[in-house]
Amino acid sequence: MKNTLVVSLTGAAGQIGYSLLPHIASGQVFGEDQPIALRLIEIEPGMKPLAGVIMELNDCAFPLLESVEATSDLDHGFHGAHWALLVGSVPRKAGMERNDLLSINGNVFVGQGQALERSASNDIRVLVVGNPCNTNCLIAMRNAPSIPTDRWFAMTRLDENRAKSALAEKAGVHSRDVSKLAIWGNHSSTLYPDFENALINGEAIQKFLPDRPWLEGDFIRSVQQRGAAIIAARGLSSAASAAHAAIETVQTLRAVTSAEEWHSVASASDGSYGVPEGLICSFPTRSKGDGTATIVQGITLSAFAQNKFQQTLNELLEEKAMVADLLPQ
Ligand code: NAX
Repeated sequence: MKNTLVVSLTGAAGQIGYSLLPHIASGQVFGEDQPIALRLIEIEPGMKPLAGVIMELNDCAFPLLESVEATSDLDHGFHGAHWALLVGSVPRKAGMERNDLLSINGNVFVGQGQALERSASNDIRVLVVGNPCNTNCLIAMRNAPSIPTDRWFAMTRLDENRAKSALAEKAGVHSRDVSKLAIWGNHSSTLYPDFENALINGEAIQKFLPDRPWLEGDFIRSVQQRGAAIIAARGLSSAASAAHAAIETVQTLRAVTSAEEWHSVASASDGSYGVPEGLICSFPTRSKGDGTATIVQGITLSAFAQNKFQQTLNELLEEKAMVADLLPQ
């Protein structure tokens, strides 16, 4: 029997938490021989619904689930954590400006970064899902100076999956036939889904999708606006697909990525592609299976792609400037 893996999840009573937890507890995320201890972190109003979520987890009688604890105390919630999935975040409300949202959530992620620094296991890996996820991740990382910067991630895998699905539908192929579809930049309506370097059945997509105006226009817009389209249809934001993308992100970081593929995750820039070092930016990455990601080098970005990438990079830099007081040197 392996040693128990401690997995901490914030926002555990929310929609994504509810979709995600059974997959973690069943072994789908960390392996079917991996015992799990769950530390579920909620703010006070979330504690009652969380009690119900825990009843349901218990009622599943998962063989791998060693323990489940609910807490609002960050040090307790992150104590000995090997993986921290930071999903909880305050949603944007009517009349709230982007910098209001950044500063409200920013302060939350200062506290979470500091608690991770104090309490997590020394091999902690952190995936931020709660929005604005790139900048929340940057804030937490900068407030946890002893945790190496290659352990911090923000989720853009849902955007990758959305882009693959949209290209496949247009080309009349299956989404599994689409590979090397990278998301560059911020998880926001400025993200750039890089169709120029994507492949369909191992070949350049232009052969299957010669409609360049569609690629440059409706395709990019549909990926950027997909979250809003789901809210308009469902009356709620995406949850099942977001939980699935979080599962795939963790699985990808824990496995060796094939040379035939790369995947999107936002991680601390090492200066690649002109992105300032330390900025949490989405890149095409591969993993060696050790819970870190290496940015794929040598990808050609056309003038069109460079321009799109610069727009989303500028937004990340603006967000960083807005939270400068939350980023210790
Ligand atoms: P919900 O509103 O259903 O749940 C959020 C939960 O977080 C609530 O139970 C709330 O009590 C809790 N919470 C709030 N602040 C907290 C804190 N400081 N500590 C612990 N828990 C806290 O939202 P849900 O649909 O689950 O979405 C969660 C986050 O994911 C949102 O920020 C959302 O914008 C973001 N998303 C990110 C995506 C991505 O691709 N990166 C896609 C999906 C999603 O939009």
